[in-house]
Amino acid sequence: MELKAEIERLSTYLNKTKDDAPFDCWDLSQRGFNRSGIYPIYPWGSNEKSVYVHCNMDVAPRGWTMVQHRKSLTVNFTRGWQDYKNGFGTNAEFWLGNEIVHLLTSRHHNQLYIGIIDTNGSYLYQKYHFIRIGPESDKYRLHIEGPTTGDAGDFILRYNDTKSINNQRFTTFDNDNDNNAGNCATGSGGWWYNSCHYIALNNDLNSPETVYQGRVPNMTYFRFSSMMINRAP
Ligand SMILES: [Ca+2]
Repeated sequence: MELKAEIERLSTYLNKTKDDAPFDCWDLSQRGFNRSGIYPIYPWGSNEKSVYVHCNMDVAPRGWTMVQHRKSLTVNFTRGWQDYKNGFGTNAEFWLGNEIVHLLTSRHHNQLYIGIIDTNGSYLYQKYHFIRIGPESDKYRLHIEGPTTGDAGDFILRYNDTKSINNQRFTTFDNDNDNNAGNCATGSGGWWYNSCHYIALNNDLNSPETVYQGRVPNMTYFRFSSMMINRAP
């Protein structure tokens, strides 16, 4: 019921300020919405359609728009290009969608937060100062810049080799844009594979492939993961 009240409050607010609709969760945090939950945002512009997203207002600084979340590990992440473009999942586990993340990261500077609960049950995170996702015409190419901080360990910027995902295009099992002779997404989730990866949070967790290379070396399984972006400086 709390959530319903929050949405009603937001709807009332939006009707009053239609020309200044919230672009992302950071916008909402700046307007006093400090509770984590589901909110409508307008990444296509104030007079365009809205999309409901999960806002994380708990991790400082408030205003994180959630891009990825895996928790119950029951949603199938082995999906094709259109699903990754438009988003899929449930409230508990989802991929926001490459098109929306492209829009959100193109208009403003965004930082990236990755959170995982490792195989031992420890919560770890890694933050990157800058993330941008290119347009579909460039296959939603990933661009990340430092500095990076956190205790999960950095394997996105540490190396610039055939497993580095930075500056790679997005690949799904039905749209191969990676540098491998085969397709790194075969039997697994879509990702910015190179040939292939140190980190792949959409990976099939039943496979022996690494999902996160960091403080826990070659981790093939996690209990929880999230990816969030925030416009905060
Ligand atoms: Ca390939």
